[in-house]
Amino acid sequence: METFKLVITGAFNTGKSTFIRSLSDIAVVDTDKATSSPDEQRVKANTTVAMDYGRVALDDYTLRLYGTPGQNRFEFMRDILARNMNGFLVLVDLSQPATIDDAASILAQFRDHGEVPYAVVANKSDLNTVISQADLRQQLDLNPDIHIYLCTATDRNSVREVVRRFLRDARK
Ligand SMILES: Nc1nc2c(ncn2[C@@H]2O[C@H](COP(=O)(O)OP(=O)(O)O)[C@@H](O)[C@H]2O)c(=O)[nH]1
Ligand SMILES: [Mg+2]
Repeated sequence: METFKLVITGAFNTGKSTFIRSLSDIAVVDTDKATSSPDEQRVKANTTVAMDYGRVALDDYTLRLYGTPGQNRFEFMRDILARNMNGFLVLVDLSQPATIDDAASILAQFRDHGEVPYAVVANKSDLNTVISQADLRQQLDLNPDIHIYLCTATDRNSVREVVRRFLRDARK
């Protein structure tokens, strides 16, 4: 069994905490607090302020899962969580184009932590998408070798499949 530190990041409300809860074998340690601004309260009542932590055995790996906060005011936490990571996933919500702008700056921040495998997860694939994968790739300036995986984070099988593919692709 190989231990793999996987960081799950992305903008506010893209489904990071849900992704980790669906995947984890253990009860997730979360740090959700009541949302503070009216804009955020309209979207959801609670938000991750420090991290989510989970763990899962998948194929040959024991994955340690670290979810970051989405809002930029918690940006310092992303740098802390990124240390010694073995890979990361950036979640976007193709029904909410604004999450893609946030993903671009988060990607830039994470790329500064060295060369580890990463991929983009287009979450909430059960909702109407207003952006194509081709546009997403262009807006995030992704090289052709960076994968985009469609996902529905509320569905455990979907999340497991995404992570399996990521680990397989990361080995190549
Ligand atoms: N329809 C749909 N809703 C989702 C999906 N993933 C997460 N959500 C919902 O999106 C909201 C934000 O999820 P959350 O995990 O808190 O996002 P975070 O801010 O990135 O941690 C919650 O209401 C989730 O139930 C998905 O794949 N499809
Ligand atoms: Mg969260």
